[in-house]
Parts: sequence; C-alpha cells; structure tokens
Amino acid sequence: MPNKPKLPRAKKSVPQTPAAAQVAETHQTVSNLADTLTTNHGLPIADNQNSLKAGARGPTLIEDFILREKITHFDHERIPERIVHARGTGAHGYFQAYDNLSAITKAAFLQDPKAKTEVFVRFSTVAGGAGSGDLPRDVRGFAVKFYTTEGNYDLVGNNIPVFFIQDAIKFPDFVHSVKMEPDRGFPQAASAHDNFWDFVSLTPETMHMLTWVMSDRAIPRSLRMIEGFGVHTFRLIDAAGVSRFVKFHWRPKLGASSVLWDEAVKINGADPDFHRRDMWEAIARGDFPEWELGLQVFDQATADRLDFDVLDPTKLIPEEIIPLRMVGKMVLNRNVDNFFAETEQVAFLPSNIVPGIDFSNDPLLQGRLFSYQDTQLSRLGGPNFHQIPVNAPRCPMHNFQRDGLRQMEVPKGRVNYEPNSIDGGAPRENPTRGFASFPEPIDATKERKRAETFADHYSQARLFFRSMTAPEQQHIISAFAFELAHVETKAIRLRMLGHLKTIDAALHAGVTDALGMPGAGDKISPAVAPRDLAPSPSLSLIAKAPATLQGRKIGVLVTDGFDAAILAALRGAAKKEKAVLAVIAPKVGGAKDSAGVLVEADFPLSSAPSIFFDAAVILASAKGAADLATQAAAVAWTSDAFAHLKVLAHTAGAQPMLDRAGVKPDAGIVPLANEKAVAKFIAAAKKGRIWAREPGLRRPG
Ligand code: HDE
Repeated sequence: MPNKPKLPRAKKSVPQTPAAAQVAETHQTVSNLADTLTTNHGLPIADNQNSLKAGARGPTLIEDFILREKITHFDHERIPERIVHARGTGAHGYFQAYDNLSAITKAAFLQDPKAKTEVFVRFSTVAGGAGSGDLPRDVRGFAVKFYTTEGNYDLVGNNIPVFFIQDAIKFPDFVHSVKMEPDRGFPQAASAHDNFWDFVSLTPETMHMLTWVMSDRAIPRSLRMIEGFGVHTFRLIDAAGVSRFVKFHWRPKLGASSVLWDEAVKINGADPDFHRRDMWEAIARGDFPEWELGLQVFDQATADRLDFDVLDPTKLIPEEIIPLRMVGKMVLNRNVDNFFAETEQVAFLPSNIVPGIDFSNDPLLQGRLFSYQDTQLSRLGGPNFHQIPVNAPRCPMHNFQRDGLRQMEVPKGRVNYEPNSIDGGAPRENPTRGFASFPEPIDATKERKRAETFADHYSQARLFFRSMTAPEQQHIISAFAFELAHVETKAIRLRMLGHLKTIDAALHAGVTDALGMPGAGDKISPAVAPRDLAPSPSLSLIAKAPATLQGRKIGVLVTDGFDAAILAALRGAAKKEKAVLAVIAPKVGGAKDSAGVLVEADFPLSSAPSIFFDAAVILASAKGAADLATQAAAVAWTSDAFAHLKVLAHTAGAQPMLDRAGVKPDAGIVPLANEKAVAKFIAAAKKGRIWAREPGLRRPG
C-alpha cells in the first residue's frame, strides 16, 4: 500500500478490499496472544470492527455474542443516569398528519388528517452528564415517542443527519473516547481532548460527522430551533406489503438557528439551563414549539442509482436529489409535571415500531435494536419499565409476560401462557393486524465484514463543507482549530490535519493557519479517493434562515428617565412579531420612565448578559447612559452584543458607552431617536446576525 500513514505498533496488514484496506490503514493488529483483545471470558477476538451479519450488507445476527457482550457491558456501565444523552429536556404534545398516507404506509397514525396522536419528546446532549451545561459543542438527541393506536412508535433521532460510525460494534469505543478520560475524570461534556481526536483520527468513517459536529449545528440557539433526523434508512410498508425506503426529517417552524462559540461558552457559565429554560418558558407562555415531519421516500431502483449505500449511516441523501415531502406537524404544548417521572424515566426504543414502518439492515440500526431495551434493565431496574406511565402505551396492551422486578400490575387469571383454553383463550396472535417484518430475501454468507460500498469516507464530508456559506465555513475552521489546539499529543493533531487535507484544501489551510502550523498534516491514503459532489445549499443553516423574530428575545436595557413612548413602541412591535421582550435595569426593582412611572425590570443587569438575547436595545436617558458607561457590566453587555453580531439599537446618550465597548457603526447599529425608529430596528433584527461584521472582529483560531 503506498503512503500508508505511520501508526504506532502496527504489525501487519493484509488488505484485500477497499473496506479491509481502510481497517488496515488505521488499526493495530497483533500476532501474539499477550496483546490480543479478548471477550470478558477470554476468547481472542479476530475482528473488533464489524458485527456478524448475513452478508456484508445484510442484517446483524443475534448469534453475534461478541457484539452482544460488548454492548451489554456498555449499556450497564452507569446507573441510573443514561450513559449517553444523560442531560435532557422533555415535553408532551401531539402529531397530526396533513394527508392520508395510505399510498405509502399502512401506519395507523398516518392515515387520518383529523386524528391527533399524543407524543412525548426528549431532547438531549450526548456526551455530558445529567448536571452538565446546555451548550457544549455536541450533537443533540431528538427522540419522539408516538403513542399510536397500534402501540408506541419511537423515532429516536439526532439533530444531525449522519452518525460517527458505521457499525454498532464501534459504539462503546466511540462513546468512551468522547466522554471524560477514565484516569482523570475530565473534560466534562467536551470533545476537545486527546482521546476523542485519537479515536476519530484512527477511524476515517467519522470524517463526515466530524464536519457537522464542528459546524454551527452543534451549538443551537434553542431546542425549538433544531432540525431532527432519523439518520438511518427505514422502510415504509403499504397495505399491499410494498416496501419503500424512507429517511425521516423534522423541520422547526421557527427556522433552525445557532449561537456563536463565544456565546455558547458564556451561556454555559451564565445559565447552564439555557435550553431547558427556553423550552419550558415557551411552552408555559403558550408559544408552542412546532416541527414539520418531512419524508424522503425512494424505491430500491433509486437507492441503487445513488453513489453511496443507503444502509451506511454516515451518508445523507441531499434534498436536491430526493426532495422532502412534508407530511405532518408536531406541536409541543405541555410541560412535564415531574422531571424525574417523565423526562428521566422515559425509555426510548428504536425497536418500538408499528405496522407500516420497518427497519433496514443498516448495521448501526441493527445494533440499536438490541441496545436500548437492554440498557433500560439497569437504568430502570428490570423488565417492567413499560409500566412507567410515560412509557406505557395508550392503546390496550396484554400478553403473558409476568412477574419480574418492579412489577406494578396485578395480573388476574389462571393462565400465563399461550395458547390456552382455560380463560377463554385470549389474547391471541392477529395475522392481519399484527406486525410482520418485511420478508426481505437473504441468502448470504455469515461473516464479519464491512460492505465495500461503505468505504468512501471523505466525499460527503467535502460536500458538507463546500455547501456552507462563508461564515459557516469560518466557524467550522475555528471549531477544528479550537479542538485540535486542545489535543496535547502532536501525532494525533497531525493525523487529524491529514484527514482535513483529504476533505478539502481550504478547510485544511484554514485550520493549519489558525493553529500556526501551516501545511502540517500526515499523508492519508483513503481507501476510496474523495470525489467532488455537487454542493447541497439546503445543508446550510444561514442560507435558508427565515427573516423572523418569532420565538426570539429582544433585550432592552433601560435606565431612569428612559423614553416611555419608545418602550411602548418596542413592546407593540415585539408582540406583532411574536417575539419576547425583556426589560433589563441596573436594579431588579426597575427604573422610572420619562413620565415618572416605575417600570419593573424582568432582570437586573447583573443576571441578564446580552448573550441571552437575539437583538439588543439600549434605552437610556442621557444621565443614565453616562452612568452606564462607567459600569463594566453595561459595557460588556454592549460589546458582547456587538461582537456576537447582533442588531443593536440605542438612544443618543449611549454613544460614550458604545465607544467604550468598541462599537462601530454598520447596518446593525440603529439609532433610536424616537419611537418611529423602532420599525427600522425591527426590520434589521429580523434578518438575524450581521455576518458582514464578523471578519473585522475575529479570525479563526
Ligand atoms: Fe443511542 N443510545 N445508540 N443513538 N441514543 C441511547 O439508550 C446506542 C445512536 C439516541 O432521550 C441509550 O435509553 C448504540 C444513533 C438518542 O432517552 C443507549 C448506538 C442515534 C438517545 C444507546 C447508538 C442515537 C440515545 C442510552 C450505536 C441517532 C437518547 C440511554 C449502535 C439516530 C434517548 C438509552 C432519550 C440513547 C445506544 C447510536 C440517538 C445506551 C449502541 C445513530 C436521541 O441504549
């Protein structure tokens, strides 16, 4: 193999296929038993990269005791906090289909546009513990439980459409690498450390996902403003038994939006519950978050024409190739009554499926079908977790499973088996309404193998980076530079820089420049050379951001003597735009307006930094502004609003403070001479951040 990257202690490699070559490129193998990886019972392991499948592209076999041992052990590592996705926020609501979808699926909850199906949704971060902050750079979980008339259907997705790894057998390794390092117990909720970058740099299949996790998607403005994805390819089955493939998408009605990294860091300090609080308050005030469910439906022939394997969870189907069909909406309209009973005890199971939907052979999904059921045994204390109210189906449920830890029911009757003739025989199977797996023919070799069609790890990473707008590309470069600067082991940094070079020359140049290591990076020989794919503008958040203030927050910093008419105009405009307005005064007791009326503050300045708001207003009397200019908190409020590219309106007296805060005039700095100028402020603020300001303020690094 030419240009094989140098790896410590790599003894031999016998690549036969591109996929095998990929493994050989990055993994150490040994020939002596002393260094051999074994199961918990001492059995030497020959392949720790692939689960046992019926054919390279076939389903995973339950016979794979090595996979099961590894994942069982992993699933029970923490009690009772979730091992991943420990920090979460839950809410109740409903789903309603727009149309009757019987042409593509017989799923009962997708037949009647008048029917509302109850849902419970839990959003989460992945890496941090239950008490960590809401704004680490991380994937967000987006798990939906539909309580349908034919049983619970769980769509357990993320806010990113692809995943780090291709095979479930790598999940424990991946999660171990990103969580705090085992000897020192840090860092908490952060991927910026050696173990994570060591693992991913040795695992090229992570490259596509890495470009996403380094993007703005990983630091959302609000959980009400994230997209959701089912990630894997699933099947839809109609009443005639015809199968079509499907990818699931959630699109937020408010538009998807993110914060800047500097904001994320500060928000984590100022309000670690920022997302949780935002969701709770929105629902409490009746501003119900809403998402549309979108489907990409395609048949086998289309799947065969795509230049990647639809079973590979590290790949996405650009909307430009298969457009989304919006089929329904989900509204979250009720906060939980009890965080522990509901948000903590909810158990999502990708194996919770309903007739009309089925699995594909995606090897990551196949492993998940086992893992979630298993993890609940230690997390929720036994096999009866389905009886916990948040997990219980809303439709009738009866079978002969009995007893077990935490049994809460008192089953009646003499029989606990089926078939029986003693207690009237029921319940019995129902061949017409019951769930039947899609009868996919399989005639395959039992083997541990990664399909060769999974071997291209760079083309879609390149596609993603090149589909971003200029500011988004700069943020990805900054994020890589930040993370790699935290990597202490230089060899890991160099290996990773080699991958970035393979993804995109501009990405590599940007990161190496930001690190002060121009041109650095190992030579990487990809198993499959990356191709230039047509960019997919729909992947960019900025390119498709709606001009709106709906669901956003305007912070108005007032002082004694502020202009009452301007505040009234601001309140009126905010209401019209469905935005929230918060008054911030030097003291929480409030400030007297120009008419001498005391207006209570929502927050004192000390607890409401401008990072909490999407747009900022300084509404100060000349005297009040002069005083503010002497206060570090007020100057920081202003300079942060400017540095975070926010639209900032101000009354004339605030100029000395703007000067101290380094504010330079641009399209986002709006003078507020009187209430008529409010319309100008609103028009500017609706457009969101002033991206043109950014290059003058910060360089990647
Ligand atoms: Fe999970 N995952 N996961 N995951 N996952 C869990 O289940 C697992 C994966 C996701 O709010 C655990 O109940 C394996 C992909 C969400 O309660 C555990 C593999 C995606 C949540 C588990 C994956 C997800 C989890 C921990 C690779 C996006 C939180 C607690 C085969 C499509 C759900 C629990 C909630 C939680 C295992 C990969 C999403 C350990 C083995 C891919 C949103 O069972």
